[in-house]
Amino acid sequence: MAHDARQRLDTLCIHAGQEPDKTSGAVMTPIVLASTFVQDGPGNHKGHDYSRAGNPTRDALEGCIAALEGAKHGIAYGSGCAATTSVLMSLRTGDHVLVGDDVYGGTFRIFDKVLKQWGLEATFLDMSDPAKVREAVRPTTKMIWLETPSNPMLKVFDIAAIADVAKKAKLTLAVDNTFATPMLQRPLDLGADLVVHSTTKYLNGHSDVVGGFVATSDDGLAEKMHFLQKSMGGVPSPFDCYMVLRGVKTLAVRMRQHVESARSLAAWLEAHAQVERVFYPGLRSHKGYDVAARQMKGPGGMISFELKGGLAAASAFLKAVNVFVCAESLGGVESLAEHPAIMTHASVPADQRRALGIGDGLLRLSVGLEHPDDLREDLERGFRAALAT
Ligand code: P1T
Repeated sequence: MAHDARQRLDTLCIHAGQEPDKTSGAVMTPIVLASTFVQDGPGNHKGHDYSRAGNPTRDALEGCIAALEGAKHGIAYGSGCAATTSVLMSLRTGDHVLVGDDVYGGTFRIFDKVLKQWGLEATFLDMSDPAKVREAVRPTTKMIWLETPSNPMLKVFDIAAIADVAKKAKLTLAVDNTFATPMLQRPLDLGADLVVHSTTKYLNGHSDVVGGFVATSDDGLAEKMHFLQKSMGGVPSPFDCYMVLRGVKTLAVRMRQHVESARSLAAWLEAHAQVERVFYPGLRSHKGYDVAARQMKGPGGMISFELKGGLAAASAFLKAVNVFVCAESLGGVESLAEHPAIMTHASVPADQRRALGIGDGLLRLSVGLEHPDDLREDLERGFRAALAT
């Protein structure tokens, strides 16, 4: 079934970019493993010449996620970090990027340890006040990069207001939409130029693929990204493209449940005696509540909270839970819990972590699709163990 861009997202999740296979009629997109494609004389082929440059299974995935983000173009990568690196490789030595102060540790590391060596400059700042973003623009600034909600503090930044700053200063705005997914927020509709994803997370949804994605409606940026994808080669395998395509089919229903369960757990956590503070954009106490209510269709499935008792309590908590698995990553059907300071954000220097609130007692939950009562009972198990330390 061909898709129509006016269809609802639930329908696009299942059909966008995909058609029954022209040769066999197979309803599911075939996994085309070929690395190369026959040419009827040099340069004369059926649309593909070499799988790094393009592959039919990847085409389907690129069409699908691009449609979900309301983008003209989609470019798939072998990981979220490959997608991030590729976007930044479109810049030059001496260029400056304004980066949201709270980003995935691996993203911070790309700026701080990899591209800094190549002369790419970055300033990390809290983008809650768009006027501060405007003040931080330098003559060499070329891009604004942000996550919203951010990892792991769930900060919410006003995409439309920051897009306005970017537009006036002629900067490219890139938004990592991994936590929200297009089901809850479409940054391009709000004025962003590029959307970035770790498809490892909600888009695939089953914790069995590592992948990344960039979506844009800007023809010039798309051309650059396609060129870099082909030239640097951080492409996903056809099998992984198939897996993400399959996972995305249930994205709409999964996100509804992730949001419903996370909302109820966040409210419960906020009332818990052993919890110092909860970070969840759906709580009225959250600094970004109003912006989230305006720019998102739901506050998402990620919660961070500060547990009383510091590292000893946090470790005991993570050892005791058994429905929540103690592991890095997020966005899968199974619930995960982790300790950002030791795990996902270890590459952020300790003083910066402390300034952000990523302390020894901070835990991050990826609320999965198990029954919410089982999740709550499991967290109770964690709290009991924490109390005993
Ligand atoms: O892991 P990878 O597919 O390379 O994606 C990197 C990435 C990019 N952006 C965001 C917002 C992310 O959360 C991630 C990866 N994050 C984790 C592995 C984590 O546990 O937070």
